[in-house]
Amino acid sequence: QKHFKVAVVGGGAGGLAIASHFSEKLGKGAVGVIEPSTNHYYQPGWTLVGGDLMDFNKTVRRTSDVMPINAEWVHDAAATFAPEANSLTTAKGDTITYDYLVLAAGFQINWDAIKGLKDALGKNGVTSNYHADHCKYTAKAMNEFAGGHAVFTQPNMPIKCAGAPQKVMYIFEDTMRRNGLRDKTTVTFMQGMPSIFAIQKYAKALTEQCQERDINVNFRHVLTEVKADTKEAVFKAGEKEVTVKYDFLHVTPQMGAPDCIRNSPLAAENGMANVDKETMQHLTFPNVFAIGDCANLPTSKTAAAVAAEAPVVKANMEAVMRQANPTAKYDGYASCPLVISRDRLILAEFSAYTGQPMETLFLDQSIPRESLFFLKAEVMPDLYWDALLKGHWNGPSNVRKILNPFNA
Ligand code: FAD
Ligand code: UQ1
Repeated sequence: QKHFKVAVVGGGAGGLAIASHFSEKLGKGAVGVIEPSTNHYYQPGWTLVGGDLMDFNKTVRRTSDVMPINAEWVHDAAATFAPEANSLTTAKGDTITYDYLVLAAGFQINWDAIKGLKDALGKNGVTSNYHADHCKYTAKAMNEFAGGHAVFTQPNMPIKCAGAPQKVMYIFEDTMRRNGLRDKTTVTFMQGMPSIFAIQKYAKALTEQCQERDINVNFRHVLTEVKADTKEAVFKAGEKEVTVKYDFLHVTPQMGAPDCIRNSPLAAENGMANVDKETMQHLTFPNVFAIGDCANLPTSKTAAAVAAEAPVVKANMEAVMRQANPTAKYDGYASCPLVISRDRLILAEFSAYTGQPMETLFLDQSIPRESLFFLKAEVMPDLYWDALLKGHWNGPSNVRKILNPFNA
């Protein structure tokens, strides 16, 4: 049986940001990171990998190489939680006890929720950028595409990076234009939700893109089945069933809270970690915090949100450690770099709590720009690996206050 002062469940974006901070502060052996995967993935890069715009190898590092030096990597998955005893068990059957617990297990992707999807993926034009093994196939299938019907799906909430299901489509459409195949291609977006994007300002810009570029958009259509042998995708639209022919199909799968949290006393009704949406402290167990996709925060699930959440968890956990009240508050900041073509990008930045834009730069970020694409392709990966994972990137709020004081 192991004991840690701080046990972190999940060594992804949020888990490592917090583990880096506390292991630096508390010294060797105080922080344990429970993480089953031998690889750590920079998932925001997968959109570019799928567009043949980034090398997949740039999106992977070994977990052992990203683990903070003072933290102990427990190479195992959390299985059950007994928070009243400050303890958890792992998949291998070990018990771990803790003084403070950080839940950062991300989202679980439910590949089985869509009939026929698992067997169809990775061949005959069916792909998903949401999978490490398949995002490369998106680029291959796109480059081999010779015209026909290209279909892109998005499920109902919750999903991580709500923009990713359409970014892949804009890159694909632009590629067909450049390859001289646009006239032979139909592009269709099948969106589970009733609008293209939750924030008005960017929804307007994206709607314009779809109109100008002859992209068919259908709302409230949820993919239920992939029929690979006849190349048909089946959707549920209210009471109706709609079947669509495809030659290329990009699927955004259904996802949600990881089972280990959902089935524990730590879960809210929707299965996510039941924390306060501002302080990120658990509502029943004050020595438990959550960060990132698995936290029950009504925000937009992104690495950008994780960056803004991190300083709140750090400050409030430190407050609780010295028996003070947690006063730091997460403001709902999230960002979604909406890749619009092979070289342009709209950088949505907003508070999901107020619905208002919170742009960092002194320019209109809803206009597709090459400079914003450069930021995504060349700056964000380093910011992620070298600053966020090291516990040193707290989101752009300080930059925003200097560059754009009226938005701060
Ligand atoms: P993750 O980084 O997913 O980490 C969760 C970790 O928990 C994983 O390492 C996992 O192995 C581990 N885990 C799972 N189960 C257990 C268990 N039982 N016990 C212990 N550990 C467990 N965000 C942006 O900001 N900008 C973007 O452009 C962007 N684009 C994206 C594009 C795609 C295709 C995808 C898939 C995501 C994108 N995101 C983007 C979202 C971003 O990747 C996530 O929001 C972010 O990684 C969330 O961090 P996290 O720590 O909550 O989860
Ligand atoms: C961000 O902080 C972040 O995490 C490192 C991302 O994930 C890769 C992002 O995509 C974005 C846009 C941000 C926000 C940062 C700036 C400078 C606007």
